[in-house]
Amino acid sequence: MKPAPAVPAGVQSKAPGVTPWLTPNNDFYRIDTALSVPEINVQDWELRVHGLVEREIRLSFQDLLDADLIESHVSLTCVSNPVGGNLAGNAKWLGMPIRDVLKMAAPQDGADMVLSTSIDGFSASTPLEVLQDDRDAMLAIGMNGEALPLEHGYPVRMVVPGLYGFVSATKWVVDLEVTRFADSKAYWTQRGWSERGPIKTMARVEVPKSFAKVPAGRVAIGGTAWAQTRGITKVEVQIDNGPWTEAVLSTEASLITWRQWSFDWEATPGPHYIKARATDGTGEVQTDKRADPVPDGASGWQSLMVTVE
Ligand SMILES: Nc1nc2c(c(=O)[nH]1)N[C@H]1C(S)=C(S)[C@@H](COP(=O)(O)O)O[C@H]1N2
Ligand SMILES: [Mo]
Repeated sequence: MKPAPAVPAGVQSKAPGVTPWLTPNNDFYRIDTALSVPEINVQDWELRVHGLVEREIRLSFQDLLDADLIESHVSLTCVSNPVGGNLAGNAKWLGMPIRDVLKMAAPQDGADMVLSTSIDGFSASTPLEVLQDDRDAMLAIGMNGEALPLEHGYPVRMVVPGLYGFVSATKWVVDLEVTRFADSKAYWTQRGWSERGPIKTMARVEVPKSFAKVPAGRVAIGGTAWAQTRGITKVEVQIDNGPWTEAVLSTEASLITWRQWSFDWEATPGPHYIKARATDGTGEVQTDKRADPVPDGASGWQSLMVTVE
């Protein structure tokens, strides 16, 4: 097994009250179409890989255990997350690289998508190239050192850095069909959402809380920012209509995990507005253009009001 690189010191925001950098399994957000959690017997679990491939294959859970497993910290994000929302989490995943599975099956020319399907009928369309590159897309069996919890896809789910969960993170996965975007549509795409879902750059303010009352003087503002696969290179804060000022970035663990930040503010009495925005590793500043989650993810700057007393 290839262990995850050690988490460097200083990944946690210096502002008290910011969410833990590593999300405990019990606090990890959950999104399911299923009304009840599917129960799969590990003995019976099988993954069928078929479609536009040279060799159709079937993998048992034992095959996964016998494979060259990797461990990787990856932050997941839901496309339904509103600006400032909580539908994101960061965990250490253990699994088999999907590129190794695809190597065995050998996709044919012309294929550009993998449709992954769960035992409960959810499906996700993931670009084939994303599953073949070096970003550690995996069939995960472990989460933060434990077996995958039932609610998070036991015994096997997909984890794909850089893409929203609805197009990549199939839980209780049992089927991978190598196909083409032109030929097949995933569960949410059939319901008006996008067929692709790269994660948008987002800075979230976690402390102080919106509409909080805080004492005058030094106030620690802080939160979490993400732009998986591009990374975060800057977070800026704006108080009222003042200048955008750089926040202190916590240490970056990798380009596929979120990055925390903090900002010391000398707060004067009265109502104040706080805004934050992030810049990703390509140099692009988070857009101020407001968009709803549907069809491909919310955008805009988070803005909150606090009262300084
Ligand atoms: N089988 C199944 N897998 C699924 C979903 C689902 O509804 N059913 N939701 C997807 C969505 S929209 C997201 S954001 C992630 C959430 O994973 P989590 O519940 O472990 O946080 O799972 C994805 N995988
Ligand atoms: Mo989602």
